[in-house]
Amino acid sequence: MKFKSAIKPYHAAAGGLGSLEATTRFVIDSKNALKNMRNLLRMNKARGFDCPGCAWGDDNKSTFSFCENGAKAVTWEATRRQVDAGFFAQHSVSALRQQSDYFLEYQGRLTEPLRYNVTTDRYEPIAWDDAFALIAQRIQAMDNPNQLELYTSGRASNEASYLYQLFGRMLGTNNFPDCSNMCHEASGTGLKQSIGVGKGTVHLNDFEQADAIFVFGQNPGTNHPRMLHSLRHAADRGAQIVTFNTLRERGLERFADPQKPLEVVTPMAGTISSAYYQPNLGGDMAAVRGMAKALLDTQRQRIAAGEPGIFDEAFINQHTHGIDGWFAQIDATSWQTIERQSGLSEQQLRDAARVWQQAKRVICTWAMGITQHKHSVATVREITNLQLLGGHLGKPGAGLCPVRGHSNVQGNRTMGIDEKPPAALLDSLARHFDFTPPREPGHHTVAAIEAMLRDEVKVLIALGGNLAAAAPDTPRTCEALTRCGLTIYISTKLNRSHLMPGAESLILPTLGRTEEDMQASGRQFITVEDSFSMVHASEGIGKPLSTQQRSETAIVAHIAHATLGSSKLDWLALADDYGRIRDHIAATLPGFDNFNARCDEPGGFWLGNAAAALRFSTPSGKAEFSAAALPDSVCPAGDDAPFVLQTLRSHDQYNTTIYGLDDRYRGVYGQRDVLFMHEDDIAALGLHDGDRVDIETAATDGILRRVENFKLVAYDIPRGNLAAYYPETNPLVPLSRFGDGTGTPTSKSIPVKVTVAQPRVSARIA
Ligand SMILES: Nc1nc2c(c(=O)[nH]1)N[C@H]1C(S)=C(S)[C@@H](COP(=O)(O)OP(=O)(O)OC[C@H]3O[C@@H](n4cnc5c(=O)[nH]c(N)nc54)[C@H](O)[C@@H]3O)O[C@H]1N2
Ligand SMILES: Nc1nc2c(c(=O)[nH]1)N[C@H]1C(S)=C(S)[C@@H](COP(=O)(O)OP(=O)(O)OC[C@H]3O[C@@H](n4cnc5c(=O)[nH]c(N)nc54)[C@H](O)[C@@H]3O)O[C@H]1N2
Ligand SMILES: [Mo]
Repeated sequence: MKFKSAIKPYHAAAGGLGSLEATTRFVIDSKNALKNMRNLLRMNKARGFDCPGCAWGDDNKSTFSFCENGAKAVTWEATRRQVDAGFFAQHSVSALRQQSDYFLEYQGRLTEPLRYNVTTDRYEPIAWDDAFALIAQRIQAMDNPNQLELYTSGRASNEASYLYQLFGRMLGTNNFPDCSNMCHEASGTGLKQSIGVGKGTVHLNDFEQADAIFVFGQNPGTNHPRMLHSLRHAADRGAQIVTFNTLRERGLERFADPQKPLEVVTPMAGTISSAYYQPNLGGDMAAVRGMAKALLDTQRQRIAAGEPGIFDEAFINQHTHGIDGWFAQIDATSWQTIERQSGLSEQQLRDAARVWQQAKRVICTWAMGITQHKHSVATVREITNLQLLGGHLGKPGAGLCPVRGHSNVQGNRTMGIDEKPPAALLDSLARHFDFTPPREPGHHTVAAIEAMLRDEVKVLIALGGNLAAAAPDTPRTCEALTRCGLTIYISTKLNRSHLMPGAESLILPTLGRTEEDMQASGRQFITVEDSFSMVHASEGIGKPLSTQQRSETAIVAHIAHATLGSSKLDWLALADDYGRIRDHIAATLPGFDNFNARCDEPGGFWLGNAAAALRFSTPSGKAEFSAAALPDSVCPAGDDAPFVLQTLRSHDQYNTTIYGLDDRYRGVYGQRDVLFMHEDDIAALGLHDGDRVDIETAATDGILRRVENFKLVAYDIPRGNLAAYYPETNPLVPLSRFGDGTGTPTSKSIPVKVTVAQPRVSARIA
């Protein structure tokens, strides 16, 4: 695998021909081109499967509702290459550790259950029943149920995750660390505090009615490409799109619809953002505070002049609580502080406020640029405050829209994958299944890794995902995994976590979303929930590569059966017919009445959202304004660490899955070890574009965190701010620094210093 490396700015619009070319290349180059063509045509269709890419919704209107990156996700899954015992006969685990994440996943699909043999340092075949018996034995031998960690990555279906949480709770633990702990946790937490529901309040069709859409800290051109269609339609009909993003992201500037032939062959790209602001990393709370301050000025001037105010007084009086506390905070925050922290001028924020003021219907969307900071909950709540001020909730074309990551991460939470479960969920499970669920909160992801480091974890089950590469502080996380008793990885593809076996380790190969899932009662479908709380069915169509691959639902059911027995609940019968699981879901979770019947509704059904109906389950029974002070510092850097680094995704990756080494829209080709920096900062360091540097985190706990030999790329980014790709820079993210009230690692604000790369050992020897 040789890649040509280059840095050359990308001048075209996002989408367009580049996107079509890339999709075609991925399909043709995939090891299963015909099957992949067929798959793409069935994706997101009534009788097809849900795209395993992102959690954006479907409008069921476009003829081809897939995007370039969805196509990559599908073709990556449908390869003919296989990783089995034969593969491990050729590669020891230690040797594989030296390989890149790209190499590992490229080796193909896992096709038989495997057990790690420490003597040979290889994974070797094990029969499914022996694997389940081993798991049951090790769990039964634990001193207490909290020695078990049950990790979930957000692709697992509603059916699999419902069984998984039930199994854990019947055993007696709430240890459900999940990818959401590293992702949108702050959105759930902040929204719950403000409006009583930890989910977004908008529908996909609200984007057709909004007058203004504010997009905070999100790169939809790469991570939610189908969102660009919604933004483009909105912009075309005159809606204002105001972007707050530290980087200039091409997808937020111009977009040509790759599914409209005319736009592909002519320069018909549409402008997306009507205004584009580049705040400092972590500066969004200050930016929104500045907008609110400008609006409050206007309001007071109007009232003093006897004119009507600009806020939605009726909404505020009837539906909200605590506005005075927030106004006091706004008055106490100086423009000087706002400008310094946000990096934006008073004038810019007054301009943004004017767009908000002139719009009758406003949507705010956001993603990781908001949620992966220390003060993320406060920022989510500040955005919510702004929306409450205008009554932009509970009416068409307006609302709050955290844009979720993994395709079913929202559904996982709805199903009870939650280390701090609501009492109502536990009460309902207790009643329906007649057992006593544990009430004390369990571990989130960082807490689980810390427990592993303390040797407290006897068994780790990972339902998908790749903790070794996704979690912060890579060397410590890897060590943590190896300190577990038994690690069980339920996965589609080989990844770094498998190479970090506990004292014992199993790899259990599972079916992907695109594949046919046959059980005793016939072909099964599963269900998922998107960012708009739409639940819909997904049915795989591809023939599995091996008869040894089993569905996630069946694997979880067998583990539960082997461990707990089936006298109380017939786990295997549930795996025979997923409709039976849906009946239990219907009986225990709100919003799922008649679940099985409603799976036939075209496009799925809406779970509802109490806050969107202006019902607020908060202490006051109303939407709560928050009154948090701005943080003293976004990222306590100091002289020792003059830069703040964010870790983000390239265009050719899905989290820790690296599809290729290009990041087309940012002009990076054939490489990933780059550091984006403002050209004046490069000059101030006495360096040049293209020079190699080492990056080190400012020490807070005496641990050296350093990555080496990154290439400087001059980029349109505010001075003092840096960006580099995840997971390569995860060694810089401290496990010990996480969001207030969330436990989410602060992957978007790492204080670092940058120095000229030291000659590397191998170079010196040469
Ligand atoms: N193709 C593809 N699709 C994906 C994924 C993928 O890896 N590949 N991952 C999925 C998952 S799990 C998730 S969570 C989402 C992630 O979707 P995003 O949140 O879009 O992902 P990131 O690449 O982390 O991008 C963060 C964006 O926020 C900006 N940003 C960073 N910090 C700040 C800040 O402090 N303020 C502001 N205003 N902007 C900031 C960055 O410049 C960047 O544009 O995408 C999902 N979809
Ligand atoms: N520094 C830094 N760290 C981050 C982030 C960041 O922005 N910066 N982002 C964070 C975010 S938002 C997230 S969501 C996490 C992601 O964390 P994870 O969800 O743990 O990681 P993924 O890379 O999505 O997991 C990929 C693996 O999942 C398995 N897989 C794929 N499809 C399936 C399937 O259908 N079933 C099963 N069982 N397995 C499957 C494959 O084996 C693949 O190797 O990373 C977080 N880490
Ligand atoms: Mo995520």
